[in-house]
Amino acid sequence: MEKTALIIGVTGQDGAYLSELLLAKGYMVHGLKRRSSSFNTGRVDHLYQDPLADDVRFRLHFGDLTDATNLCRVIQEVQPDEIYNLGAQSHVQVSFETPEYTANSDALGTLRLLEALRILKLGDRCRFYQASTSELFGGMGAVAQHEGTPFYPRSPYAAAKLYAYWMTVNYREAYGFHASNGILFNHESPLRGETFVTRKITRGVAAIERGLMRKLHLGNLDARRDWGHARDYVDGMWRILQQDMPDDYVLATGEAHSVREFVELAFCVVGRTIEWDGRDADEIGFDARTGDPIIAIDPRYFRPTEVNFLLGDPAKARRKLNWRHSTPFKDLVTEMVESDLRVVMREEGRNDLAG
Ligand code: NDP
Ligand code: GDR
Repeated sequence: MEKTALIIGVTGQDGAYLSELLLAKGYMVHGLKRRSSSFNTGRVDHLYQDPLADDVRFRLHFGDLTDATNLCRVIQEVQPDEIYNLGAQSHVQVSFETPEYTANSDALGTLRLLEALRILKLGDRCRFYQASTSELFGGMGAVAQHEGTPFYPRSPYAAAKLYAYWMTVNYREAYGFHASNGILFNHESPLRGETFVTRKITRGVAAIERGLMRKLHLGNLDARRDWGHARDYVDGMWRILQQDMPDDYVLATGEAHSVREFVELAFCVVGRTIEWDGRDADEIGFDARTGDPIIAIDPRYFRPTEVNFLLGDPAKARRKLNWRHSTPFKDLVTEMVESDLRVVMREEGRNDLAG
C-alpha cells in the first residue's frame, strides 16, 4: 500500500535528497516549508507538481516548528505514516548568536511534533524520525563515537538537539511511539548550505579558479570531521523507520579528516597545491605555483567552544540496517568542487548577459 511521509525541513539539503528517495519508492511526500521573503525552494523546485493536477505525489505546506497549532493542523490533514523531522536552525556557529531561537525550533519544535502526534492519537500508527547529530558527543576524546558514548554538547545547537534526542526516547518509552534517533555525522553534497565549511571551501575554490575571488577566509583548520555524502545518509534515515522496533543509530563513514585536508584536496581537484606558512590566526596558504596567498585565517570563524574531533563508529547500523556509506571522501570533495565550478560559470554567464 502507498505510504505517506511528512518531511519537516523539506527545503534543506537532506529534505531534498530524502524527497527524491521517497518519491522513487512510491511514497506520497508532503513537506513543510517556511514562509520567506525570498524563494527558499530551490533544492526541491524540480520536484514541484501542480497541486491541482491528478495524481500529485509531492505537496508543500506552509509551516514552522515554532508554531504548534500549525504543526497539529498539517499533521491532521496529511495523516502521515512517517514523519522525518529534519527541520532545524542547523548552523552551530549561528546558534551562539541565536541560542533562544535555536532552542525554540530545534528542541521545543521536536516536542511540538511529538505532542501533536499524542494529541491527534497518531502515535501508534505514525513512525517518527528525529535528526539527531554527532554534535551531541562534543568530540572530547580522540576515539570513535558510537550509540553508547556519553554526550557532552558544546553549543546551544547541540544542547537543543540533546533535548530533542531525549524527548524522542521518552515518547518511545512513555507512550510506545515508534520514534527513533539517527545520530548522523557530517554529511555533505553539492546541495550543502554555502556557509558550512565544506561548501564554503568548494565554492571558494571554484571562485578563485575562475578569477572571481582572491582569498578564502576560514577559521579552525585543525578540526576533524567524519564527512559522508548526504545521499547515502537519507537512505539510512529511511532504513531506520522500516525497522519493526524503534531504536537509535549512528550513521558515519568511520573515517575522519581535518578541515585542512579538505582544503588541500579541494584545491588539488583544480590542479593547485597549497603551501602553508605560519600557525593559527596568522596562518596563510599560498598557491605553490604562483605564490599567491589564497587562504587566510579569520578569527571571526573561531567558535566560543569548538568540537575538535568527530569520528563515528557505524557498526550497529551496518549490522542491523545493512546500511553503509558508498561515497569515498575524495569522490565527495571532487563532486562538490566540480558542481561549484558549474555553478560559478552559470553565474558568470548571467552576469555577462546582464552587463
Ligand atoms: P539544512 O540547514 O540544510 O536544512 C534545515 C531545514 O530546516 C531547512 O528546510 C530549513 O528551512 C528548515 N527550518 C529551519 N528552521 C525551521 C523552523 N523554525 N521551522 C521549520 N523548518 C525550519 O540542514 P540539513 O539538511 O543539512 O540537515 C537536516 C537536519 O539534520 C537538521 O535538523 C540538522 O540539524 C541535522 N543534521 C545535519 C547533519 C549534516 O551534516 N547535514 C548532521 C547531523 C544532523 P529554510 O530552507 O527555510 O531555511
Ligand atoms: P559543523 O559544520 O559545525 O560540524 O555542523 P561546519 O561545516 O559549520 O563546521 C565544521 C568545522 O569546520 C570548522 N571551520 C569552519 N566552519 C564554518 N562553518 N566556516 C568556516 O569558515 C570554518 N573554518 C573552520 C568549524 O569550526 C568546525 O570545526 C554540521 C551541521 O550540519 C550541523 O547541523 C550538524 O549537526 C553537524 O554538522 C554534524
